[in-house]
Amino acid sequence: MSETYSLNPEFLWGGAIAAHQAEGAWDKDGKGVSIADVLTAGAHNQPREITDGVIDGKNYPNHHGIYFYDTYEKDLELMAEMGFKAFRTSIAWTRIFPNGDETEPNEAGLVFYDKMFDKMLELGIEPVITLQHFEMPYHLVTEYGGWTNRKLIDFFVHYAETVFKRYKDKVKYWITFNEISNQANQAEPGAMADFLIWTDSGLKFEKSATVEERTAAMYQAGHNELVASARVVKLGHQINPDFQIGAMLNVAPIYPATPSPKDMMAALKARQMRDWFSDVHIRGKYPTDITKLLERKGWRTDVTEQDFIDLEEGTVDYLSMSYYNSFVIKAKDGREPSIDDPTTMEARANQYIPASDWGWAIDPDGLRYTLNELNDLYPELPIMIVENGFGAYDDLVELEDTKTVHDPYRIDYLREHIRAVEKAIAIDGVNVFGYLSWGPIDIVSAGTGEMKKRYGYIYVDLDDEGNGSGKRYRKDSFNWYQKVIQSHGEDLD
Ligand code: BGP
Repeated sequence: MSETYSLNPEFLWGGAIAAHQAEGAWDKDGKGVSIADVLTAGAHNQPREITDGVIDGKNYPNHHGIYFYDTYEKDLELMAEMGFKAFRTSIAWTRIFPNGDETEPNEAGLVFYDKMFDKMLELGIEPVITLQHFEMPYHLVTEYGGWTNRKLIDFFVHYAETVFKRYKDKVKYWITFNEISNQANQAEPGAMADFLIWTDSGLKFEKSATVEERTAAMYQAGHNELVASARVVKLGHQINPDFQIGAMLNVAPIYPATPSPKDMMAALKARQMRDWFSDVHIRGKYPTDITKLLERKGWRTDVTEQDFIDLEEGTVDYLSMSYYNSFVIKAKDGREPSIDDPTTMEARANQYIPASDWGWAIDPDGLRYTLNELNDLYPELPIMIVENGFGAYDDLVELEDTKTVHDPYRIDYLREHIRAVEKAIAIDGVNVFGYLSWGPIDIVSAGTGEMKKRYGYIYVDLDDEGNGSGKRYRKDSFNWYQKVIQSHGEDLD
């Protein structure tokens, strides 16, 4: 048994999902249409389509998810059986404000999350709640044009204030925007870039839009989101000084393709192009390279002086992060890497590490590397890992009186990533206070809309078309993770 470490008993072991990928009930009890509700099913090499509204006859897997809206009590009991200390999900903004610009909230939506949080607390599970997880109101896109419109700052703050006040005695850990920096790289227009800026900011471009136009829009939308986040942090602390309100970024090492100076520069510039979001969230001001870029380009001009005061006063209490894989970057055609022109850089495969069936690099060392890098960038900042998991094809097999999945591949992935976290804590002194694995129960994939890309310790008998019994079955990894939690991370075998 190679090295493992026993983490402190307060360490928050658990799992994470998102409303739009699990709840279903997409139009129930007053809920409005979200930007996730107009995403059709895709597949590994077939992008999801962003439709204009909901179109009859198309397959929208988020409309049913795994029926968590109705099954959450039983599902949370399964999480408690594994020994979860914390459970992350999101509030679907459109359950509270169906269109996003209303003054009065939808009481039925508030009641639903009251009951869900009560159930978590009854089970001794700490809620970790995301305010916007790729599911903003579709009306804010059609009526206001998405997050490039400053009006969304007030709508978001009103939404946050409503749920902060309603759940101030039930929820301590909050997250403002899920993976806010996904949209940073608009250099390669295409389905992936379209998906990332749609889910982050509700922006959709004409095919004719240039990289410059897309990037300029991204900086304005990102600014508005960061201002909204900062105002929400300040407001949250007034409502309940015990609130811990975090940023959330998908973080990963960006390795240079070679030790050539240009490739090194490319890796640095690619990271800076992503990390201005965390810099503003955590330090309360823009890094100088981005400030100079925005001046050179004349971008992000719709700002106020108060914005920069808010950013400085509304820095986050912790950094939450998702980690799945690492990346390799190369200076394209030997050109000078520049954030003015991200097409001077290109991603490459990593010949030194394996990849999943969906092509995601498998790099547990990269998680320890990234935690060290974050600790260097933002010393002592508490970090919670709120997504880490392995999407894979699972085979459901019959047992005498039930069914299960033998998933050693998932256990191997999680074991090595948890070991990396333990080393970062025990050897490197990084202040990681929680590990929530992604998709502890099979849910709809964000990127592809598939059910077959399964992450769970719990199998859900539904296929990509939503057919199946919906029954839940414990996989081998269920008992494995239960043991990891019981041993405070010491027993990873
Ligand atoms: C992250 C999202 C999650 C989740 C995860 C796995 O980007 O925050 O919502 O979906 O990716 O990705 P996928 O579901 O595409 O496999």
